[in-house]
Amino acid sequence: MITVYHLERSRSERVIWLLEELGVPYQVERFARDPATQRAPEALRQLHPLGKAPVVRDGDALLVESGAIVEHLLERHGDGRLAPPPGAPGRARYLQWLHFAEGSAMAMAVTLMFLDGTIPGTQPGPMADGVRQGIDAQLAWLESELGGREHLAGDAFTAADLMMVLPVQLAAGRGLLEGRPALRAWLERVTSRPACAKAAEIAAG
Ligand SMILES: N[C@@H](CCC(=O)N[C@@H](CS)C(=O)NCC(=O)O)C(=O)O
Repeated sequence: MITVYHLERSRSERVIWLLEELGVPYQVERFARDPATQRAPEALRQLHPLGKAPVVRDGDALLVESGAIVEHLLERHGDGRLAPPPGAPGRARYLQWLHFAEGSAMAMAVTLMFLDGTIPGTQPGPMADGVRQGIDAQLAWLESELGGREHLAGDAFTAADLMMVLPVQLAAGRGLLEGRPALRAWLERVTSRPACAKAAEIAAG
């Protein structure tokens, strides 16, 4: 049985969404954030030294890092779904967006949260504007990449779309999708999938 160690309002929702898409059995163990600091509780650190979510147990594997978890779960349980196979059209784009999500998009999004005072205990500072411009450049590129495509790797929904939703939602929350119709339509399209709504319900408990 796959176990998803789920921290409320976190990237672990991606894993629940993927498992709902795949329809494989899994169980969820829940962790609440500290109400004052919004950090993960000590119990999550006892499970894994980083104390970050998601953590997933699948047989003998205990994994962290949402992108790696997604690749692992697709490899073991995907039966060829939600990812173009090696050599197929769209494979290179799929890999690019799958890794861009954490490597670049979330890296910038989280940096901005520290620099504009969103994270409890931080103060807004002058560096935030530079990071905001960097995010804007990423979103402009995404907008142009989506022109003429339904999804990031091509016509079909893949796990790369699923990975990219969180940074785009964070940008939407800051009003950064104004004037970006392709990106807004993509966000609407992917988040209206039944498995996404189901995952949100399960994640919220
Ligand atoms: N790159 C990692 C990021 C993991 C991460 O930072 N998770 C956040 C939740 S979205 C977390 O556990 N934060 C709680 C804390 O740092 O105390 C991934 O994609 O899994």
